[in-house]
Amino acid sequence: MALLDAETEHRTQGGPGLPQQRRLVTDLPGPRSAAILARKADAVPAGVGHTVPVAAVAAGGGVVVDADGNSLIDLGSGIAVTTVGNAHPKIAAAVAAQAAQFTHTCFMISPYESYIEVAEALNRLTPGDFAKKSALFNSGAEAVENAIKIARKHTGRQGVVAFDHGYHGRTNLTMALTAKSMPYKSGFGPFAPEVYRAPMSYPFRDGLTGPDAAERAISQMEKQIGAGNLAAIIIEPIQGEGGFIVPADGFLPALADWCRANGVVFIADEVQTGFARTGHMFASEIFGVVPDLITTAKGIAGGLPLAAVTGRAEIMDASHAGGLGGTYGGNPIACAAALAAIDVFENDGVIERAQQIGTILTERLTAMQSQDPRIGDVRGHGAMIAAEFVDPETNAPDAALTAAVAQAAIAQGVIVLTCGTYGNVIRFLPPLSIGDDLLIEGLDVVAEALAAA
Ligand code: PLZ
Repeated sequence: MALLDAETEHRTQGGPGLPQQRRLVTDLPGPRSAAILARKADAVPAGVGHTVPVAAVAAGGGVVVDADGNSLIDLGSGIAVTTVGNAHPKIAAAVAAQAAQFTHTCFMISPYESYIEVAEALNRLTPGDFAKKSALFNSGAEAVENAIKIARKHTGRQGVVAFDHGYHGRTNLTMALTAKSMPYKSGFGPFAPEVYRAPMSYPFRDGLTGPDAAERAISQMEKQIGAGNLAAIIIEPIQGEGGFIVPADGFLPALADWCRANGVVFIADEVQTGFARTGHMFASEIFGVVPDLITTAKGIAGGLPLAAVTGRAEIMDASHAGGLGGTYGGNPIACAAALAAIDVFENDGVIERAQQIGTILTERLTAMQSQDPRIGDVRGHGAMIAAEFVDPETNAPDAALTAAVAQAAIAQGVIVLTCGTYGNVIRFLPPLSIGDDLLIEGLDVVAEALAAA
């Protein structure tokens, strides 16, 4: 089976051919990492934090190797980026070849074919059976900013709605769109105007059906803003940083219908959910929703910085010539990486692998939940699954427990990430090149950490 071949290939030759094992030869950080992190503290501002106290020197398959030779199981993919696997051989080869050919011309100065090929692939792969166009940028936040620019230009309106628990970036406009104050916004204002917040569907905490949650949001938008003042609503089909919140069925389609009826652009922020992560090429497909615009980044290029806005041609074409761009947007090396990654997504059984990983994650975590009521909820799709930790008596979020479990797992050589408005969610975002054995070992370590906490 192509999938097994691909998996074997990643595990034996993938990345720098690293042994696929968890192996700690020092406490973390070891002396070499500790020395590098001490230099970080001197040279890099405190505002730039880090989760795992090691200095990485290599990564591939399902592991990250540090400067002391410790090999850690990677259940985070650098926040959902290395979906095809770190240093994937096809991506490494494409990057090297492009770097030897030309590194930059600026697409706005001398265009090149690979950018256009990436745009064509995005137009083809994203949901929606209509004419589409794509523009390329460098980061998720930059894609979101441009999606809002395009929606405003198209509608001639200014208002934008984002949702409770939403995350869209750290630039000024995207900070305004992001819900959570600490650590993303606190003290960094004033924020961009004409950004409004609507209530999200959060089935574990609000108990509402999708249509009821949509009605609540729509009523608030109509009363507090007025549809005629709204350029766009932007929403993550499954919220990432906000806690892997999966909206109730019917929520997203009802919002999309309302947008269509009112001339509001429906933007799906698929920066975290896109490119096979959820066991579908795009998470919008899970909910049967066809966005007008989609923002993508992260998994698109196997670790190279690239982002995109894709959407209905007539909306994408609203901007005057020269209105969109940037020096590096669609950099040729990043485009070469994206074309290699898209080849892997389409041909190497990656979507099926995300579904298999999702089954393992869900089975293991729900088994843990049945033994331990401090796991209040297990949710997500494909290789994007999370556990929400609570006080079993009250369902109140338990951030302290969550942090303790995550830190203990990391100390044992398993990279896990937390998230959530209340900081009480551990999210699992393994690279799809991880083997079942490492994934299960990583989950066993998390289970031990929870039992000990
Ligand atoms: N939209 C849905 O998940 C980035 C943020 C990490 P950039 N998420 C990781 C951090 O703490 O900075 C993200 C996202 C969604 C937009 C973004 C922003 O993408 O590439 O980080 O700008």
